[in-house]
Amino acid sequence: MLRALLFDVDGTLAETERDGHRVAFNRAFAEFGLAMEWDEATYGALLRVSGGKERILHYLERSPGAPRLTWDQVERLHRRKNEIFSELAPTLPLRPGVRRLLREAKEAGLLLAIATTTSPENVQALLACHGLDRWFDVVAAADAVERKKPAPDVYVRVLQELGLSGGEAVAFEDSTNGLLAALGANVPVVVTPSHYTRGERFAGALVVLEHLGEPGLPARVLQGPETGTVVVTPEHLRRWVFGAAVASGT
Ligand code: XBP
Ligand code: MG
Repeated sequence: MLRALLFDVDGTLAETERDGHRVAFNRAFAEFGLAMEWDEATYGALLRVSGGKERILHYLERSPGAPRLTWDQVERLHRRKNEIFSELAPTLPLRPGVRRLLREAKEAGLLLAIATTTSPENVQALLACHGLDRWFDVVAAADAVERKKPAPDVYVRVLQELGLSGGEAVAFEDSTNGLLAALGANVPVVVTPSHYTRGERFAGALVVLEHLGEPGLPARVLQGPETGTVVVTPEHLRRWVFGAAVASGT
């Protein structure tokens, strides 16, 4: 039985990376007097590294002539980057269908959770500015677990807190890293690719959709059990996970 919907944040709830996190990293670099700027292509490649602090370190270690920062300096830089991200959060709209599906899921009695590798303050900022901060039964962010996505830890943690098994939930992700994390916890995954992940393959996804769809803006099915367009409802999710028998009530 479907009991919970588990949502990734960056790229899934909103397009946060290009005009949010990337811009915030660059402003923080400038404030700290670092001659570094991540253009769109550079940042796209860096997204393979989960986590902002890890991303900064990865870049510094591989860039000849880049400054050598201590872990403490990286932490301070990252903290400032997150403050700037929080200021930018109100400029980042929710993706189509997100608010509608959350509302329909609540009305259908499903539990809602967040499973993300971003920092908790970023999640709070984004949820609060969209009036969603009281909507989720469990919020697990980067600090909740040791290993970030693609490790399954954050999904395992969320399922533990909800008291559910993977087969009782559906995850919503926009990236291969996120897909692998959810699959690693045996959670079926709906993928809505985002700006930086559109070229990825998403093997093993339950379905890949343009977005979640609105009545006036149905989403194209890019890969999966149906063709055409769809406005995703809890009933679609039940059908995709458990098959036609449940959908027809038999
Ligand atoms: C997104 C990430 C994060 C953000 C930056 O993961 O990889 O690192 O880019 O966030 P998800 P922090 O889509 O799973 O949320 O700087 O707070 O790490
Ligand atoms: Mg994501």
